[in-house]
Amino acid sequence: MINDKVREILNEQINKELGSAYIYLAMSAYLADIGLYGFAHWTEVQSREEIDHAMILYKYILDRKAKVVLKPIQIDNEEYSGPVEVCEKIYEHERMITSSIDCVAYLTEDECDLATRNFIDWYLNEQIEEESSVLKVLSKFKAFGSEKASLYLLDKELGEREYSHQTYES
Ligand code: OFO
Repeated sequence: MINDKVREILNEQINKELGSAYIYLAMSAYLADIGLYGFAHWTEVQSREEIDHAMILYKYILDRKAKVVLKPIQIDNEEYSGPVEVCEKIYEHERMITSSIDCVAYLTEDECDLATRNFIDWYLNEQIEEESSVLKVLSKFKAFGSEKASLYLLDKELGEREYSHQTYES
């Protein structure tokens, strides 16, 4: 069993992960619209992984015999000036998610819920990868994005990203 405070913050985190999926999907639509189909694919894969992140929390809450409460998902439909700004927004967003996960970890410690604290390690590690992978893409766009031939090759490379279903075990 998990207590009400822990249950509430985990449900909020489900909402944030699904919000992330929505944001990445909106970015994917924008990128497809400007012809960057590879980066559009990359963000679409990320969107699917965010749904997995939400589902890991969803299953955990159910496993602990607590109530899942799904709240409305609200995002701002932002305008972007190009792929560099998309990467910058992703990085900013992922840093916000990292802080949010940190808060979950702190709360579980305060509530002496060590099982959930242990569970949250998966997300703490995942956030290191999330921040680092977008910074790599950002630096590539900054280095190669201004010339058409190299932009084409970079976009092609991003289009090769494969979706792998994320689970608590993976
Ligand atoms: Fe679920 O890590 Fe990104 O937002």
